[in-house]
Amino acid sequence: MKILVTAFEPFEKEKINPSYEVLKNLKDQIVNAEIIKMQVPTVFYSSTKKVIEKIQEISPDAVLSIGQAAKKSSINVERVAINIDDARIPDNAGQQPVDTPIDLDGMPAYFATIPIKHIVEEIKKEKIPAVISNTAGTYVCNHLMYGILNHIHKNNLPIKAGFIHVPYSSEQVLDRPDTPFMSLEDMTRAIEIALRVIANEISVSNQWN
Ligand code: PCA
Repeated sequence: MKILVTAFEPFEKEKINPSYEVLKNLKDQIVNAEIIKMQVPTVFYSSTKKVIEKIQEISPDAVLSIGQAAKKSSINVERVAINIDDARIPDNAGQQPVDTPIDLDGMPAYFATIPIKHIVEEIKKEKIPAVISNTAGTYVCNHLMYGILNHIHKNNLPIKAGFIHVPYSSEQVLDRPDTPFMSLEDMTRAIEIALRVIANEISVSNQWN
């Protein structure tokens, strides 16, 4: 079994992106899943293009994308991606789409196909705050989540996909008092728990097919 995990490069003047720091720390094998790691640019369209190319190259069983969500204090497991780009700031290539559909032929929205509630429960069992989030925003993270689910839907691929937003890490808030953050250790543990839940779910469903 293979799970592709993607994380973003830093954006908006941040020196790091905690999602990428977590990605680097992840184990290469979680239960029976090989973890394939990939950094993607914080750029509309080229992020999705790169991940789709990787999906075509390695045919993963699941894709889990991670990104930074400022001002969150919990792990946010995303429920839904919507067919709109509405950027508050330019992306790393200077693009700033406003009220722009991602794919004119795509569905208005797609739900994550990973077990979001089970992931939240298992992360909380390890005493790490986690919640279901009902919006991934309208910036590059929602764009990538939408693009991956849209590709899987249109090509009828047997691939589970979802997105998790992580808070700022402690080093990002040193000069920003009272800003929510989480340690990279806890975020890494949380993402490894999510990957374990996803791998176990795929194993169980494969037994019946
Ligand atoms: N977070 C941004 C894009 C890249 C990232 O890590 C977002 O939430 O859209």
